[in-house]
Amino acid sequence: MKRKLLAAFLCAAMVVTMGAAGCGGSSNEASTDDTAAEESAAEDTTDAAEEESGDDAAAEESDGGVITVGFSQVGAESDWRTANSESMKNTFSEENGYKFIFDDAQQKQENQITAIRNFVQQDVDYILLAPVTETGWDTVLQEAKDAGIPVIIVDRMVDVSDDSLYTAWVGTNPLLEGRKAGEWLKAYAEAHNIEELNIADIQGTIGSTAQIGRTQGLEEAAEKYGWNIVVQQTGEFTQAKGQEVMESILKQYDNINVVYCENDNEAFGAIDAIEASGKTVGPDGDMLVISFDSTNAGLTDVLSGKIICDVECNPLHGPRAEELIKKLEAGEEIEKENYVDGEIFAHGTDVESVTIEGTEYPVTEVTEDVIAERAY
Ligand code: GYE
Repeated sequence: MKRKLLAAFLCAAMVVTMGAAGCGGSSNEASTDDTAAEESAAEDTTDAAEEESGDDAAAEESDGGVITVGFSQVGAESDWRTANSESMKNTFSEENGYKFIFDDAQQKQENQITAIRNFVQQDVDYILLAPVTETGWDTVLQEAKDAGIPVIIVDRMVDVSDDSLYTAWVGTNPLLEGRKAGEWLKAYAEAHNIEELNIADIQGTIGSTAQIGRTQGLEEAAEKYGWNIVVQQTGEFTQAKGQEVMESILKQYDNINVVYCENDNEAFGAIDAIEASGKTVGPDGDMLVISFDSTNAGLTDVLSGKIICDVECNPLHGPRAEELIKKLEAGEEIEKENYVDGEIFAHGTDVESVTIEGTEYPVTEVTEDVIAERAY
């Protein structure tokens, strides 16, 4: 919106360099290599040019205050991620006054970097980034900063040398989530006289904030309470990988009694593997499965006891990101870090609450009503 003239200039430059007409447009599918990504950006811009025919001045007028937002999404690895993408798309809709450019990076940082560069070239008004891992963003964020485009980090965090490389962050706190799971397990084990805990940790994408925090939460509890973390392996936050990793763990170890899955989809895969091996999960079974996210399907497994405890991580960041953008548009100050709270859901009522650093967090027993309220 505010940089339209510069956009028009960049647009002309792109026409010359790419042999395509127009600016803007969307790239729905990220390509695996840069050349292909550039080609698809060129195709996208052609479509946009057809829609937005006329000269630049007319385009400026017909813009009518539309805010262009480019969103670099990690991928579609989990139900949580799908709900997150939906929330963004529903919020940044045409009816709400946005032009939304959504890019699915298929879990690859290089695709995210390409997407951000395309957003800069298209001179979007805001960039939203859900980073796959924490490191490796300095260069591309500097490019966005140099172009004067505010970047809002969503969900996972970035680890950059200079915090001014992004405007704000909004997401949940995976370390707190991991600590909640650890304290819940401690209280549950006590209530059930389980003396020895032999834990398999199926980790998330290595180097992502969600993995780092949830793994640390478990490691802290294991250290404090003398539990045995038998094996740690990544399940990349997917059901398929969760199942594959659990199958191989079951072949190597016969003493596992807790499976700590760092998201619901990994838990679904792990449960399938455990049951296929002839073992059982649940309060009276061979293994307790702990999980994160609390999706509708996750909570359904909590009701049956297949997942014994599921720590919530809320994916509905669309309206939260929009609130930040609205404040920036109004010239208001915004908080740099914006944390979203989550609940603890469990099977049964053995543990009523857990306390972490002096704060008490209640535990909600999952019922049909709780599941009915969960849309994703
Ligand atoms: O828990 C998982 C997703 O980063 C918090 O990523 C997010 C995690 C979420 O794939 O399901």
